[in-house]
Amino acid sequence: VPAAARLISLIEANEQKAKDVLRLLFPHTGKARVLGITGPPGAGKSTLVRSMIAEYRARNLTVGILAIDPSSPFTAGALLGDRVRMGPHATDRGVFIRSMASRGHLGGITAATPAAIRVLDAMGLERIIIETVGVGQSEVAVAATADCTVLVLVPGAGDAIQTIKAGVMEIADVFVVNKSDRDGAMQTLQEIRMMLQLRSDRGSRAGVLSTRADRGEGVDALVDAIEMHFRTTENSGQLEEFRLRCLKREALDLIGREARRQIVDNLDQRVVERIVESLRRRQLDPAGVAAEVLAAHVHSGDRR
Ligand SMILES: Nc1nc2c(ncn2[C@@H]2O[C@H](COP(=O)(O)OP(=O)(O)OP(=O)(O)O)[C@@H](O)[C@H]2O)c(=O)[nH]1
Ligand SMILES: [Mg+2]
Repeated sequence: VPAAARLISLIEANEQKAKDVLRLLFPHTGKARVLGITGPPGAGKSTLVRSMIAEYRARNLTVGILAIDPSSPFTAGALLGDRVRMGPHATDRGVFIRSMASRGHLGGITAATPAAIRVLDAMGLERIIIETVGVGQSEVAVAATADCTVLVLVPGAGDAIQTIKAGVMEIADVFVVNKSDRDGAMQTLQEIRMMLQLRSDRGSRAGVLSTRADRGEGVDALVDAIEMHFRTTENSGQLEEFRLRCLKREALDLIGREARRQIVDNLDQRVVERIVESLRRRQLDPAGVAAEVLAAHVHSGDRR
């Protein structure tokens, strides 16, 4: 556990060293089921996650949690140490909790999270829960790479449904109306079901349910819906296909980032001056400059 925590810190610092360890870990990953919990600030995501931990432990499954949220109650733990004091789960070896600040990341949270997930996966944790606030594009992207994406809304969330990134509405596998003790929960459930009719897949398989996270109500049904999603996508082969797509995109993103680092960040000062000069004279347009610089790199790469 301390080793895993240190490794995640290393990944957060974006150190080259983490790469070697991650490469060794990779063959031992792919067993955990990853679920992303996203939704507007204050919807009750952290409260829900806490109830879900209890539910999973009751089902004898081990759980890892990554909270990617600067305002999350878990975040205080990032300052105290890697294991956050979370009531009864603080001393449970079947639970590993870690916060990751979404600010100040070199490679962006989208780069660090898949690596951190792999560390928890290789540790043998059976379920990995990622909590992100569904506001930033990158946080949404993180949730979208999960095997199951849960969108948490609250009653009267009609506005939230309008404003929340259309992207999550499109890809969420399970919709939760939390704070069911509040007025309008039934109506919000209806609105979500209607909205799902408009989805390209008609939301045919999406689960829609309500919870009262602070009392753990509806959480067993939520975990049932999530586990059902894991089972059906695994049996149909969609899970495997989806994961491969995510891995491929991650690899291509890394190529893009590395290419930028090697080419753009290392441009010879004289080359830059030549570029500026030809732009000033309007001999080359920006696209022409890009084509020329890239061609030069591709050729020098070929000769090696
Ligand atoms: N009435 C009611 N309050 C709830 C429920 N679930 C959570 N809360 C309260 O809602 C507030 C926000 O809960 P959090 O779990 O921190 O919400 P969050 O979505 O994690 O918030 P951020 O991480 O800041 O985006 C807390 O005061 C909770 O106690 C619920 O089902 N009913
Ligand atoms: Mg939270």
